[in-house]
Amino acid sequence: MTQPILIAIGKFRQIDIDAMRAEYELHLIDNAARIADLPAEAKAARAVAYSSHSPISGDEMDMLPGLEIIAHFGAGYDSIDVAAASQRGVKVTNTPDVLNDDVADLAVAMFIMQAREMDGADSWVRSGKWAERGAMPLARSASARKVGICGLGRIGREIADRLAAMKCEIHYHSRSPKDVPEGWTYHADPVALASAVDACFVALVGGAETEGYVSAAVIEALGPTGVLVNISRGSTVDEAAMLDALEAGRLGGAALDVFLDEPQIDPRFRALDNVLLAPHIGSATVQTRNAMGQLQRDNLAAFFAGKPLLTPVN
Ligand code: 8YV
Repeated sequence: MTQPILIAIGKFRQIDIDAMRAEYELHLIDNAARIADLPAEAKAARAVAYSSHSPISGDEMDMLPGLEIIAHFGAGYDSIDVAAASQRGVKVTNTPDVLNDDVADLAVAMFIMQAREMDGADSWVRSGKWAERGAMPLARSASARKVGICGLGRIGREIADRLAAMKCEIHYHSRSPKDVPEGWTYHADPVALASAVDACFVALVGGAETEGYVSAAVIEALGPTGVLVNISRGSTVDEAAMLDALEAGRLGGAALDVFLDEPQIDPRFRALDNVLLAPHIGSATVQTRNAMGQLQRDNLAAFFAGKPLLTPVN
């Protein structure tokens, strides 16, 4: 039996490539611009497996006239022009939920690391400063602080639950109040949220609607002792305003897993000692990446079997 054609666009692990090759006639390309170079028989594909933070536009979709589905590897799908896909009757799927725990773990771990200065603590021991100078200067508590979650979706909720277990006072902002445990405080305005808390966790969905949502005003409201933790997308924060505030001490600190220009991050970050940086590793564990790859393929299998898609976006 001939296998269906699948175009895989972006970076995939070998385990995922092998799994796709077992089911499909696979054409693997680095980015959407390379669709133009595909042989004519590949361009007849009905399905794309996508795994890239670079954009795919309507014009690129038009190069595949038989296209019916783009199955994305990732919860965030801001790299895909979903409106253009919908206009063309192309279904988009993503891989939500399977990464919630890992992303929430990372957010809370970075918050604790930043507060307790664990990076500096490690080098205090390694460099011999402990023996030479004695105890390290005091850090700050992570437990029992006032914390805010900006975007109480599925990942935001996991972060809040972890912080609640750390006896933190939970504040949140989202489009409308959610069904939350008693005592959690809703703020209709992100500036009001930032004014009320010691640390703010950004768990917004990426995309045009949330670009710069954590504005200069939100950052100023967090203030010189406030900390910003971002595990969502670099685009959700006004990065220039954040850098200005961090450099001037108007924002106390930041713990960041995401940036505007990844992996070519703004060099100003490297000179700051009040930031903790990570290379977009929220979902980067063997367990979660395996589950994401499986869900991506399960969506493709459902499509080819004519069954309902597991996690449709449009
Ligand atoms: C990336 C992510 O997909 O799921 C998301 O939205 O940001 C990550 O899990 C991952 O970097 C793979 O490209």
